[in-house]
Amino acid sequence: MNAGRLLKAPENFIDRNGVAKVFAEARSGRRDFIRGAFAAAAAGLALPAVQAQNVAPADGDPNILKLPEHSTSLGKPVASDGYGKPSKWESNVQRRPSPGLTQTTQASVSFAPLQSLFGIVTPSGLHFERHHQGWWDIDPSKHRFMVNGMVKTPKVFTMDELMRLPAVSRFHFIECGANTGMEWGNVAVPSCQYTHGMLSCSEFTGVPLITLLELAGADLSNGKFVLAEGGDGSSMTRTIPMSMVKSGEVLVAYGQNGEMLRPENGYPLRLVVPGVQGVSWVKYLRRIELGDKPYGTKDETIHYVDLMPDGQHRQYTSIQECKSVVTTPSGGQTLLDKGFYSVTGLAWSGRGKVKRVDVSVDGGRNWRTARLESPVMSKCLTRFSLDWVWDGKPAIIQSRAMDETGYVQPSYRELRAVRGSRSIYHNNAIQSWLVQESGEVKNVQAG
Ligand SMILES: Nc1nc2c(c(=O)[nH]1)N[C@H]1C(S)=C(S)[C@@H](COP(=O)(O)O)O[C@H]1N2
Ligand SMILES: [Mo]
Repeated sequence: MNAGRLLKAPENFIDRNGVAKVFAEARSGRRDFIRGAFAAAAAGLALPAVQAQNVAPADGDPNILKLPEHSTSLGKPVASDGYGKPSKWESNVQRRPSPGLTQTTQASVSFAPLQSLFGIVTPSGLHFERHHQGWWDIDPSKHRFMVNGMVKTPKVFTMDELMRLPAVSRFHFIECGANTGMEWGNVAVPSCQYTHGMLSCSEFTGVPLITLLELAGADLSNGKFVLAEGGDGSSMTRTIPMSMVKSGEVLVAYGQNGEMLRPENGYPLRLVVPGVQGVSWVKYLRRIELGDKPYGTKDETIHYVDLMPDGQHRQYTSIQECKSVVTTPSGGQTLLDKGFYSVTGLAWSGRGKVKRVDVSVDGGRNWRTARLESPVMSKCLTRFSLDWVWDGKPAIIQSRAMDETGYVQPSYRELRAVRGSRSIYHNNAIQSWLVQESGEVKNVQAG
């Protein structure tokens, strides 16, 4: 088996010369080691976990014998700023505004660098952002949250009061309904950061909304919908059916990945609506009103409707259907050698758990079932991977997910047959990455 080498530089198309140089150096240093390691593995030799300092590996990289400064002298004291940061070598891993999106007065979307992440959790500092009217860092001691409408006693909570109540913590993905939206028109943005990066996954902590409604004496037999209202200048308002709230899944959340929410993600309070498009996850949450019909607000009548082929709009299509994307190899990366690669990516469904992911490396003619990394959780990202030996010829890599309801992620042809091509939201079609003979990976639409 040959060890393939991968240039994970999705930033190729962005001017980041310093970073590209770091990668080039790291690569030439590692080349011999990887070749040696795989030669040994192929010969059936066990590789010692730690090479003794003065023993040269039989077919190894002599750099192992040069003791660097960090092995011979004193390191730094504890990080004095009290809050850790990523290594300086990782400075190219950033969320970024898309080069393909027109920005008005200020950037309002930043995309998560999915191609650089492992597992399923998005580090909070890399969580995508979508602000309709900018973000705020609200003083939690001044923040108030109200529950009113069809309730016996309308209630106003402080953060202290909310945080005294029993809380739950759950892993869920959040995906903007407009994620992958540019691909409807065949725009083919360069990387999976931009095709799929309005997607993130965190462990959220908060109080089930049903608990707060019960505390206010909600009329649970006649109340059918709640209105959620945000406290920023966009007056974000969304209708959420009580069936979701009653299931206990909808959370009034203050925690994200073990700490308080980040300001850009709604600090100090946001609604978590598992499986539902991001817009309903109202940030800076200030009010929940219980009512008996959908509210038909601006954010669900003018925006977040789907233009269908017959010219009509589809409304209240909130659930994010089953979808997946290969994150490596993906657009902007380069395979430097033929040989072995672990094809890996993410799958998710707003209707429950991912059941199966199939991967094709020949543009959808043949499919193999990928491994799913556990735990597989409901309405949460699931990591998949598949072993692949690249023969150096052009290859089209795709993934197709299926969820526990039996729903199968559609091809572009299947999706367009129903939805046309003038939509913005809810594009869950199969993504294709073309690996060219040069090893460069490109976004293409196939099938
Ligand atoms: N108050 C408020 N809530 C909001 C928004 C907003 O602009 N204001 N944007 C919505 C949209 S469209 C999305 S996709 C998600 C984005 O959440 P994030 O910025 O934490 O990724 O928040 C939603 N909630
Ligand atoms: Mo969104």
